[in-house]
Amino acid sequence: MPFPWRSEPHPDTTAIVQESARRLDLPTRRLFLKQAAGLGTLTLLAGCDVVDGVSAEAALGRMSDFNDRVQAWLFDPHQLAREYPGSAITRPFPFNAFYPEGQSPEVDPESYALELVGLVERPAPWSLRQLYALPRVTQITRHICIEGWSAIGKWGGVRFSEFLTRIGADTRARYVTFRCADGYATSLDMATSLHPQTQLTFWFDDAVLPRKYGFPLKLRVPTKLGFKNPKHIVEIEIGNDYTGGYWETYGYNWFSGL
Ligand SMILES: Nc1nc2c(c(=O)[nH]1)N[C@H]1C(S)=C(S)[C@@H](COP(=O)(O)O)O[C@H]1N2
Ligand SMILES: [Mo]
Repeated sequence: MPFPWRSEPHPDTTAIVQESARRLDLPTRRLFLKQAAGLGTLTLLAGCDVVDGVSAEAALGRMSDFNDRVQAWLFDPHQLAREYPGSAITRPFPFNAFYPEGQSPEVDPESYALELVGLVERPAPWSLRQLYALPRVTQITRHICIEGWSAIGKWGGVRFSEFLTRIGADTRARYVTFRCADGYATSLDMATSLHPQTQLTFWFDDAVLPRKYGFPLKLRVPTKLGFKNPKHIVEIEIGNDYTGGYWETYGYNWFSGL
């Protein structure tokens, strides 16, 4: 499909924004039209000069990539997810994974080590004892699963930004990738990884994180859909190459912000 500015030396900004909006999925489009201001915006989103039609088309060619860029740009790193009182906690909290509950991985706490890979100054693995000693925060927030349910839970752990500082992660990198004991994986943009409510979680409802909810540790990301909250994390990688994830491979939108 030809882009409106392809053969136009002086493209009409409004037309470009509208044409681009038509190429987005619905929720992203609604946000985009609410906030998109003009040609400068689009140039920023596309990561290239829109007057150069060929490179613009190359940048916008992968629809989902364009959706990710728009969403990442719209993501406000200071916007907080709503927190709830203890009385709002959902009990029992639902379990979900790509397998039935009884098949959750059994991780041995004694031999467990969190491995660090990529752009990290201090890549030594972390034992559970070391992780439990990190400064603790808690949150009561809503987890929203793409399959159509949501539930409010209480999670405790360390701010992920604090952990990233301790390991000397390069926070200019684009992606943080999480690999899990059950073969699951997902990845996050750096802005979300540094968000104050993004938590490396060891506690659930004031007790040790149960096996089915991700023992020994998960990432709690209240600004993202449930599948962007990896359980049973065994490896974290900081890098600039797109790594996707388990459900992302099946077509779920990578950014999936709320
Ligand atoms: N390791 C791992 N993490 C995972 C999943 C999984 O299958 N394996 N499923 C995701 C999905 S789709 C959801 S909704 C939540 C469910 O978390 P819960 O069991 O604590 O409700 O975990 C997410 N993280
Ligand atoms: Mo989910």
